[in-house]
Amino acid sequence: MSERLTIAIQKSGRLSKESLALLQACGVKFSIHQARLLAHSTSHPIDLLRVRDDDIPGLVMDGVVDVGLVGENVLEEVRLEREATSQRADYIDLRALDFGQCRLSLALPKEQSQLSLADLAGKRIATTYPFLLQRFLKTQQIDAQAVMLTGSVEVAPRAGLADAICDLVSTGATLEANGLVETQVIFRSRAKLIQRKQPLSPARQQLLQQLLPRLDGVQQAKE
Ligand code: PRT
Ligand code: ZN
Repeated sequence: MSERLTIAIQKSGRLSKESLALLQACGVKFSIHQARLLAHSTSHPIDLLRVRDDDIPGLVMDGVVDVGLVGENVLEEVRLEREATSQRADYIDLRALDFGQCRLSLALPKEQSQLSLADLAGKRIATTYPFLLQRFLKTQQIDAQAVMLTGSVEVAPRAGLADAICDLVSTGATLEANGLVETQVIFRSRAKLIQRKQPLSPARQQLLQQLLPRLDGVQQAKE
């Protein structure tokens, strides 16, 4: 059995640079080849698996990797989806990290921004997060339809595909540029470090236990 700890991070995107920087600040050294999925640490028995962020929660829940760094929005969406389809959906929450902050919000075309939540009944809402959206709608007892789009969600109302959207927001510039107004935050997110529920070998667990205080130190130093 391999004694190397496997960590999944986003290959390229908004979380990649900070995920790698955090590991390197913890003293874990890597030389990354852009085209390669797997990177071996040159300082520790650690392998990095570089994948799309959407794949990270499932890889951890299935125990394919030991730990993963992923946004809570993706983590919770995948968890709800797996629960709904009777797939294993458990994991251990290790740390909330200080990057990747954003919010999942409902937004309406400017001309309709005075509409209340209840007015969304019977309307179509475009989103990449149908499970998080449906959970919110259910708690609010609103009967609206989620329309799944994996990209270009912000143009859906103008294209006549939906009446409203539910998308990630950080500065709000994208909404503004598309004539949309944020009306309701439904989920707040940041990057998280998670571990698989299936036990690690003692050597791997010990290595992880050594890394966590370093990670806490790095995060505290940034505060
Ligand atoms: O290829 P892969 O599937 O790995 O990447 P991806 O394109 O799905 O994700 P990516 O790299 O865009 O984002 C990765 C993670 O970063 C997200 O899952 C969030 O956890 C986090 N994050 C933080 C964000 C944002 N901020 C963010 N602003 N993810 C996306 N956005 C997008 C948003 O969807 C919208 O299009 O940025 C636009 C809005 O930004 P503002 O600043 O204009 O409001
Ligand atoms: Zn993604």
